[in-house]
Parts: sequence; structure tokens; C-alpha cells
Amino acid sequence: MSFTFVHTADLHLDSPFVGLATVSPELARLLRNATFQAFDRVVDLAIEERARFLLVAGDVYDGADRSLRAQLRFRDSLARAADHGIASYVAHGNHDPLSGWEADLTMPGLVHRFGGKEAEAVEVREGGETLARLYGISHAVRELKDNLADRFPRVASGPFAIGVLHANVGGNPDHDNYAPCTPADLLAVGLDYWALGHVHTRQVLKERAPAIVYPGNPQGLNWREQGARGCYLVRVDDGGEVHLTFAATDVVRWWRRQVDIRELNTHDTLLEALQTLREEVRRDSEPRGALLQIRLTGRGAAHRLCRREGIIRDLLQALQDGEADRSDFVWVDRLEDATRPPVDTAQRRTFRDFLGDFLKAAAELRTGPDPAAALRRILAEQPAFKVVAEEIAELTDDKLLVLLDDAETQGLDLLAEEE
Ligand SMILES: [Mn+2]
Repeated sequence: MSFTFVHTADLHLDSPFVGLATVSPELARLLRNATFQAFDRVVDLAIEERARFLLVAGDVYDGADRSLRAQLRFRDSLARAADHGIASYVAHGNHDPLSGWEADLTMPGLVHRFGGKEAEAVEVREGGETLARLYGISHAVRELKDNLADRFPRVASGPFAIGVLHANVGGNPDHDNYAPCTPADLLAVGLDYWALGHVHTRQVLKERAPAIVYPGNPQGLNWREQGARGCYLVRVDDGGEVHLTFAATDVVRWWRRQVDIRELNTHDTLLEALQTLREEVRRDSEPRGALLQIRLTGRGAAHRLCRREGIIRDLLQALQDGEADRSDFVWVDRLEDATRPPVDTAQRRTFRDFLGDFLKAAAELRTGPDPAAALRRILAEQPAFKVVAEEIAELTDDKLLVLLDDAETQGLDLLAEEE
């Protein structure tokens, strides 16, 4: 019997959005509701797709002392799912362990919360048949260092089996190492699907037999959490095969981009480049709003333009004008000037110092009889390039010489830093 379920995690309901420099009252209101609205979209998806159940793999709330507002909203969303006959299975994570404060609320009947001792087993039944067997465990306390995968029973046979777990699998260095375990620990349990939480960027560690999935958070929370965010719609077919579909649920999207000023010589072209970037980001975020941080980089004439008192502020203002009223807004929160003055390479090359010698060597290589061959010879002599020898061999001569130009610019930037 085929069935569908929705897998989400790391809702961080009522999370304060940190790191924004300029927030209008409209934007503040939108952000204050974003985590709730994103979870509502997860529930909407479950209803539209007639999902049999919903899995929430930890970090429902942002802090152990969860707000009453967050608890009420979570309950109301689960109640809406329950009204459509959709059961919810919830595990708690390091941000919202069972030991945290909890309001005295009655959860809808179709909600099951996993305990914190052993992995509990729950059956999902339909018409006298067992559709799936779920195993799950919650974090009992904060900063749990135990391997929770060890607390799952070994499962050899039976109906489609799912594990719900909030854990750092494989020692992801971008996240706290709570409930650490390895992919091998998970494989040893013998389940068909691992519904994980903790890592905020979606990641399919294994596609099938078993599928091991981090859905990421339904709403990005800060500048490190860029791009589309959402949950997974999982279809299990008659043969027990897993089919994953990602669905974006984010209400506002975070982006960080760079603009190189090398070719930009006037205020017009500079503003145009920034507006073009803003429109690209709008297309990448549609139909929702976006937050954007821009860093101006590179060497060129525009460096002097950027340095003029008040220019960066005025450019930022120009980019923000008219955005606040749009539903598909791109709010440029920050414009950072990291540009450098242009360098007259030909003149600098004549200096008798390390940077002069560096530029001379690059120029000699480029004007020699067969620059590409000479460059290949140099790369082959350097042990550091051995690991990419194959990739270098595959490059055309033209591409290799473009890399030489890039390397010269980069070397120039690094060496001139001291000056
Ligand atoms: Mn989290």
C-alpha cells in the first residue's frame, strides 16, 4: 500500500531574527511571523498532498524556555492537520529538550510526542493493516552527548520503518556536536527511512535503503542560512521505494552576494550593476520577499567613487526605495565597500621588490614562446598541484591562461595588502 508523509525539522518557532542592520516596521512584523507562517505552509502541504502523517524531527522551539505564543501556534497548526485526519509525530532536540518549560496545554488527539529514554515504537494503521512503524526519541536535556542511535531497537523485518531523530550524523562541523553518531550507526538499526533534524541546510545523506534525510529548516533564520528552505514530501510506493520531493516553505529568503567593480567606472554603471543583482535575487526568491547583503569587491576606478562621503549610504537608500511596499521585496540590508584602488600593473612591475618581481615573472611567462606549455611545466614541478593534476590536464590552453590572469590579480591583492 503506497502512502505519503511530510518530514520537517528545526522549526525554531518564534526565533528572533538576528544580524539585520536596517529593519522597517513592516519587515519587522513579517519576520516576527515568518517561522510560524513557514510551518503553516508545511501543514498546508501535508493537507494538499493528503499526507498520512507529519514528522517533526526536533527543535520545534528556539529556546528551552519556549514562549507561550510559540506553543499555542504550534498546537493550533497541529490541530489543523488533525482536523484533516493527519497525525503528527514530534521529537524534541537540543534547543527544546523535554526538560524545558512547558505551558499546560492539551494537544490534539492525533499528536504523539516521543519520550527521552528509549526509542519508542508507534504504529500507523489503516484499515486493519500496519502502514508503517515509527521509532523516535527526544532529547531529555540540553547539550546531550550520548549516541541516541544506540537506543533504537534492531529491526530485521516488518512494515516500512522510520526513525525520527535529532542528531549530528557524521560530525558536521557547522553544528554543535549533540547526540553524535555515524551513518554506520544508523545503518545498523535496519530502518527504511531516517527522518533527521539538527542540520539546518537540507541534505540527503543517502537516497534509499535506507534513505537518510535532513530536510533543513522551513525558514532560514540568519545570514548563514541562505537560499530556499522547506521540507520533504516523501512518497513510499507499493514496493516500499522512497520518492523525495523538496517543497520550499520559506516566507522570506536570505542572500549574500558580491559585485566586482572592475568594469564599473561611473556612478550610473555602479548603481545599474547593483540593481541588476537585486533583480536577479528577486527572480531567485519569487514569489516571496528576500533579504540581501551586498559586498563590493575588486580593484578599479569605482573605488574612488565608493570612498566619497555618504555615497554608500545613498546607494543603499536608492536600492531600498519602493521595496518596502512590495510582496516580492528585495530588502538590501547592508552594502559593504571592500573595494581597492586600481593598480598600474605595468608601472608596478618595474619596482625592484617582491611584488615587482612577482608581476615580472607573470608577464615573462605570458610573453614567452609557448606560455601554456611553460605554465604546465611549472605546475607539474610543484607537489602542491599533484592532487589536481587530472583537472589541470583537462583544461584547455586558453582556460589555463585565464587562470594565470586570475592568479596574478589575486597575488597582487594579497601582496599589496601590506602597502
Ligand atoms: Mn536546530
